[in-house]
Amino acid sequence: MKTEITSAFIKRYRSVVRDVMLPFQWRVLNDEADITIARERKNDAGIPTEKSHALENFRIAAGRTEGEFYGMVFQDSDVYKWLEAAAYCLMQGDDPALKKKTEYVVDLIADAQEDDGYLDTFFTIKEPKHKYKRLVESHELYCAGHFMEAAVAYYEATGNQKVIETAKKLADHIYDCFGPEEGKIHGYDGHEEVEIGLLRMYHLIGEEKYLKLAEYFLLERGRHPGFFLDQVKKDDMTPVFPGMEYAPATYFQDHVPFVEAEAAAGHAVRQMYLCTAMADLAATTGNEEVKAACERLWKDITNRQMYITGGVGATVNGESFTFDYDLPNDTMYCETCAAVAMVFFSRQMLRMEDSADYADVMERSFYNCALAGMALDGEHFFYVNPLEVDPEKSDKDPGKSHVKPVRPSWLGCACCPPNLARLIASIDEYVYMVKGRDVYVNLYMASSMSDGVIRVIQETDYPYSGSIKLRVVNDGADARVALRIPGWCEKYTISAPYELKNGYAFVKCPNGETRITLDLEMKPERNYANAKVSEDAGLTAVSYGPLVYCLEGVDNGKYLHDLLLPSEEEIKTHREDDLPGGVVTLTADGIREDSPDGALYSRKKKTRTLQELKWVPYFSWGNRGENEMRVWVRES
Ligand code: FUB
Ligand code: ZN
Repeated sequence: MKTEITSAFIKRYRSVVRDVMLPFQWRVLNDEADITIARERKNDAGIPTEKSHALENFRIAAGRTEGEFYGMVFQDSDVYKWLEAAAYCLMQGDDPALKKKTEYVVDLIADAQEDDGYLDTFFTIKEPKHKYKRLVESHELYCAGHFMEAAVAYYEATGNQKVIETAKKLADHIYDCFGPEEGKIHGYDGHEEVEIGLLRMYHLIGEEKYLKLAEYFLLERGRHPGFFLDQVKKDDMTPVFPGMEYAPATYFQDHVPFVEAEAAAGHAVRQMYLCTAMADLAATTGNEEVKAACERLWKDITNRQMYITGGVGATVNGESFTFDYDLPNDTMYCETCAAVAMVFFSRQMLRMEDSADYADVMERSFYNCALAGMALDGEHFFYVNPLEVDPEKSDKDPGKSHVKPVRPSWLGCACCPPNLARLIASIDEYVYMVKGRDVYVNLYMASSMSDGVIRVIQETDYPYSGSIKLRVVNDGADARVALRIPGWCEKYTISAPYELKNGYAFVKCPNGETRITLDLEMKPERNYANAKVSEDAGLTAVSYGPLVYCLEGVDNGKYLHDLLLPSEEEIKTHREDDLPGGVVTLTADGIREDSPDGALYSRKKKTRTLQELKWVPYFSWGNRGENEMRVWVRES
């Protein structure tokens, strides 16, 4: 299936990735960008902020230059994710300058690989005697997984043999070192990811042992209590993250085998990568037990542990999930990578079952939490995506130092920017899905798709308009187009007869041309959290179609917590092309409360004055300087 995106909204993002983000990241990875690298948390001296050094690490490991390793133990993964994003850009069209850089990177990676297939610059340069001996913290397989993902994408984009041979050599090496057989390591990486990479390798090449190895890692997790600690006890390397082996097993999703898990737990990105790989495994092998566990976790996350922005991870402590309905707005984590992974998980769930719920969450996480991870200029990035920010608190409250009020240009732990780049660059793969003679439209965005027999041309101004026109050209036998009816939409009309199932409207498309118009009523809506969410009691969040909105200080002044939206007040929409990116904003007549006197506590009631409230899409916040921001607003 080939998809081409014509949406102005998405094309702007994709050209920012190709023309700004990737060149900028290239300079960063080569230590040529003139930037200040921020720490995710103030005073966390363990986060390296002098430079990236990521490509230099490869040059040293390859023997092309001399020097020391610098950066996070998983610094290699920044390069792999950059390569993967570049591969998707190359799929969209020729770009000789980008191609040249990618060829350089592929050769460099191959040169940095050891003769037996081992690949990880930290251990090659710095700790060669400790390979695979400290999986709790080493990220060796995490990095390997990212390389495999990049290799598959790059091979698909260019047919480059070297990249896939290098990835096979690495996967074969891992296969020789891990598994149930005697003499192999009976364990897994502290950070899931290699499973996703191995499954992608399996889908591309069809090599059974990659599926077998992914299955081994996935199904064994949680069945080897003490594995991480035992390994570290037997090894004398200076720890990378001292004490990590004593983190609770939940942090690594190692407390219980996945098939027995009832709820999402621990480090959010790890949990979401695990869910993604598990759903892929279930869709690939038909394992019913794994499928049921994926569904259980899906329900737990999306019904009880996910923010309205589609972000996950309620605490900075371990960048983790906490417990059901615990969703603080100003101390949470909501890491960009975790939102990106929510999109990955949703897509894999859709492969298993065509339920519009999965596409709804995919859309929610993409348009809100994930896109907020990048400034509109493509050169500044959030790691943490709060729903409420006060710059003074971020500056002075140590418990909020991770909640940045503006996006830094780069981060000492730079996992998020290239992760978002690879998602945006490959978003065409998420729009349509073909199952038999049914073409599912999972995301609405101006685009066209073709599987060689059926073509769909979609015209729309989504996400700012719910009016969608489809032209289906079918050169084969009877087919159907399945239109997702988004969960946010209460009223809709379809110009053709349809049958509703699992949130999709199925319209018959016989041989020839069929034209369909779908009108989704899109208007500003108030959303309320479940009463069990203490942080959102008495508050409302405003949305418009798939977009969650927020108030910013630049439009509404200071002390956003003093603003109230009257319960019956009409919320109006405005198209504002002069705002960054050109967005639809919302306004309503609201109220500002103030203290009648300067006392900290008083017996006098607060004063109330009228003030117009103005909302901007959440993804666009923080692009007009440092200011307060708030998604959940008081309602009177
Ligand atoms: O550990 C690798 C990556 O760094 C994780 O996925 C992120 O949460 C960050 O901690
Ligand atoms: Zn990240």
